[in-house]
Amino acid sequence: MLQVTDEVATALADGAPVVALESTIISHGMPYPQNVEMATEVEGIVRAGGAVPATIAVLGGVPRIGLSTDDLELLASDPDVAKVSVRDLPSVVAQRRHGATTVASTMRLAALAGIRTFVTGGLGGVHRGAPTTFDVSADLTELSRTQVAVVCAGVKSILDIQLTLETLETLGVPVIVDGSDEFPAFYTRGSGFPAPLRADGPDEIAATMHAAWSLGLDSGIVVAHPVPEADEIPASEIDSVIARALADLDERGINGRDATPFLLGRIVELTDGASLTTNIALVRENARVGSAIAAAYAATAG
Ligand code: PSU
Ligand code: MN
Repeated sequence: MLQVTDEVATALADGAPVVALESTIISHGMPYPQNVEMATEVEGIVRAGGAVPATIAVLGGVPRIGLSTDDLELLASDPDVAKVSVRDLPSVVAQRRHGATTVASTMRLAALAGIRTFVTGGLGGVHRGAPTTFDVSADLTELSRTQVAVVCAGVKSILDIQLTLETLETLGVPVIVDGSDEFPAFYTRGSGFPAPLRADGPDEIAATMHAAWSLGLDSGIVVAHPVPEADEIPASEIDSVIARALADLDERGINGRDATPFLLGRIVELTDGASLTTNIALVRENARVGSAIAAAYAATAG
C-alpha cells in the first residue's frame, strides 16, 4: 500500500540512514513559499548529513515515502490538502485525496516503511485548557505505540508543557533532551521544566534507541534539541504573543484540528514573520542533528 521511492527503498534495504520528514508542517504549519523552500532545504541538509530524506504524505490516496520537487510544491500551495492525523488516514486513502501528515500519522507511515528516525519542528501535545476541552494531540498517543524517534525542538507554549510532559511520562515515552538539562519550548531554549532524561550527542541517542527497542518497548522516543541560541526568541517577547494568539483562538471559537494551524499562523502574523524565521532555523538544526542520529543508529544496527 505504501509507495516508496527507489532511493529510499534502496537505502532501507542496505541499512543506510534514512530520515522521515512530515508534511503538515509544509501544508498547515508555514506560509507559501517559505514552506516549500524550507522543505527543499531540509532535504538537502539531511543529504549533506549522509542520510536519505523521506518526506511523507498521502497523494491521491497513496501513502508516499519520499517525494519529488513537484509533490512538495503541491503540498505547499494547494489549499485542498487535508491535515491528516492517524484517525484521518483511512478516509483520505479510501477517497483518494491528498493529505499532509502530522507527527502522529508520519510516525505510523515511517514505521510501516521501516524508518526509525524522524525530524520535525514541534510536537503536538496537551493543549492549555485540556482539563475541560480534552484537546490532547494524537501525536502523544502515537508516541506511546510506534517505535520511531522524533527529533523536535520541544513543544511550544501554545500547549501546556507540564501536562504534556506528565502525559508522556504516563504513556511510558522516553523524553530525551539533547545536550541540556532543561526541556526546550520551541522558540526558546528553556521552558522552566527539567529534562526528563538527558543525552549528549547522536551516539548516546542512537544507543538509547537501540536499548529501548531491544527491551521491547512499544513506544517512540522524543528527542528534544533546543533551538540554537542565535535564533532564539526570548520568552519575554514570545509569551505575550502566544497569550494574544490563544485569546484570538478563543474569541473565534476555533478548535479541533484547526486549532494548531490557526495558532501557528497567528503567531507568524503577530511577530511580523520573526517566529517563522526561528521556526525555519530550528527545523534546519533538527535536520542536521537528526541525520547524525540516523547515521549513528544505522552504524550500530545489527
Ligand atoms: N507544532 C508546531 N508546528 C507544527 C505542528 C505542531 O510547532 O507544524 C503540526 C505537526 O504536524 C503536529 C500537528 O503533528 O501540528 C499537531 O496537530 P494537533 O495539535 O491538531 O494534533
Ligand atoms: Mn487537537
